[in-house]
Amino acid sequence: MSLPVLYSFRRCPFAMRARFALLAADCACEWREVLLRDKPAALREASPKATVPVLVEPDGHVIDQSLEIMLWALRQRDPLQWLQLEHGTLAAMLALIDRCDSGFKHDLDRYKYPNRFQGADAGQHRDASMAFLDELDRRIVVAGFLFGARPALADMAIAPFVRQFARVDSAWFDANAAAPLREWLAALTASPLWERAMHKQPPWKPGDPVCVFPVPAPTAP
Ligand SMILES: N[C@@H](CCC(=O)N[C@@H](CS)C(=O)NCC(=O)O)C(=O)O
Repeated sequence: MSLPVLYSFRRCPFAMRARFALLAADCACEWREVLLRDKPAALREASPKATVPVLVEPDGHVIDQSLEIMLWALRQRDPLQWLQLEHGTLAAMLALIDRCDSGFKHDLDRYKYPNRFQGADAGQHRDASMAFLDELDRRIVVAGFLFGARPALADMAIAPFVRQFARVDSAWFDANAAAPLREWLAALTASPLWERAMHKQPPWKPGDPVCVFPVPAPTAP
């Protein structure tokens, strides 16, 4: 039986969130790691916009939005209940993720790479990003995660971007971000699922033997 094909890039936060959900759903894919500066023709053929992640189902159907890949995987199997909330709704999670992908990502890019955006003031965009992070913090203090006492879709979709923000200037983040937010990020990034999703894989080229994502979990000695 052929597997869906996943085009991915290890450090891309969009691709990370897709891999988290594929792992959570235990959904095996043929793994094609790409270099963004040298994208394979097969990726462009599947999705001319050529961003990662892209998932191509065995029947040829293409999903080229990270959140759609998450939902596609979790609607097949959701053992960690990322779509099942005790408090809040899926619509509320999607709305928060949308704000991450629009406003927060806009400010994050300009904080991280001010030279790539004419007239960008890194400090101003850092402060604007913090307004969103403070809002996340107000949710996290209630029960530990964004929508309750365990991670759900929104946590896993948003955390890769918060991690990117934290890493721009980790000393500044440690001194200025609220403790619950920092603890939330530390808990997620230290989780075995996160670690497995960040497994290193050399770039794919046509003709390579099939490599499957996820790689098997390490077994206890
Ligand atoms: N809306 C897309 C955005 C994906 C995206 O922008 N990915 C970046 C990498 S983090 C990308 O592929 N950029 C194209 C490039 O750098 O050439 C999604 O959610 O999947």
